[in-house]
Amino acid sequence: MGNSRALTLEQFISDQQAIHKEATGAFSRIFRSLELGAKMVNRDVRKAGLIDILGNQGSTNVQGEEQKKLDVIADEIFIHNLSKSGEVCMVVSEEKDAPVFVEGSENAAYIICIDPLDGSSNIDVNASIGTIFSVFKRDNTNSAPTLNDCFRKGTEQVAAGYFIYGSSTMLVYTTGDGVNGFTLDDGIQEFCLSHPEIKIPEDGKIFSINEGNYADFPTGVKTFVEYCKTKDKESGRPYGARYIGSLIADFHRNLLKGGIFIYPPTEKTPNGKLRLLYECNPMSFIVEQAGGRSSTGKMRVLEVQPTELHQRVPLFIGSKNMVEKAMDLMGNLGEKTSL
Ligand code: AHM
Ligand code: MG
Repeated sequence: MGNSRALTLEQFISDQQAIHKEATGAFSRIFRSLELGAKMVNRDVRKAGLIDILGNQGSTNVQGEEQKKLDVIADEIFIHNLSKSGEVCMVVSEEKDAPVFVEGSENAAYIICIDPLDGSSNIDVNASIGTIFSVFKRDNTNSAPTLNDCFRKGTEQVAAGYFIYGSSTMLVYTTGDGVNGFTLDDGIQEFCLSHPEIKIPEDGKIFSINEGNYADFPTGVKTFVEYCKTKDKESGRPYGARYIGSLIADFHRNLLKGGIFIYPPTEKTPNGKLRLLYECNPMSFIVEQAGGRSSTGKMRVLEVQPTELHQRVPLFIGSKNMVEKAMDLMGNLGEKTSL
């Protein structure tokens, strides 16, 4: 039997607007578009093994029709829905080389940076994947937006969140007033408040890093990994190693249980792999709002000044004490990264 007292996302946002009088319906419309997009992507992800969307883009199915990768489908879905909201003037997507300027909404106030389907290499093996988004607001809406409008520091985000398509489908987001989690009730197709006021434990016992790249890690990162694996009764070490290879899934677990996720600089990728605008910034806003920390190894991620659309930064994110410990041991990180 369903819960007759569930609070839906729409009801939650409207309650928040009653409390914060300055909020406008614009926010609801943006969230409605994101929510709708996520439900469509969720529908396709759930059917991924049944219909021809697992293939690579450019390949054709037996009928000779072109197959699209699910991350391309997700990109089309979100850009379409956000464009229809009337509130979004520009979308920066991981899937697009250049920003999408929304025709007819040149004077709209909001800019969305999005990774439509993060961790997409996990689709074929049925592991959790997700959508990450970051929301900025323009002060001056008298003119059409330009590329420079999205080069804003993470501290200026007005909202950020992610959808996770896992054993259940969830939305976790912040507008700078704490973090709340909503689970999709399949029966009524509504996101319902399930994880109010999420706080990440200050200490954790999980470390998440692709240790296969160990030989290429900077000395400070190696030292931290060794620290995690060293026996110490008092601090509960060794910590557990958990790495799915899907940022949202690794982050979500650590957010709820406590832990640290690291994508460090390596020989091959001197600024790490993850992108600032639509991966690191939104996750950093969420973790800080939940009481955690996020750093490039040298500075707070949210204070990095973006200079490129698809810029990468190293990422050390999670429980406050674990990230701080990693930073303490990072003396040598500077040798490998400019950040
Ligand atoms: P993607 O945006 O192309 O999916 O790549 C990002 C993903 C993250 O979800 C994940 O944390 C990371 O790549 C894993 O990288 P690696 O396989 O190098 O460990
Ligand atoms: Mg990604």
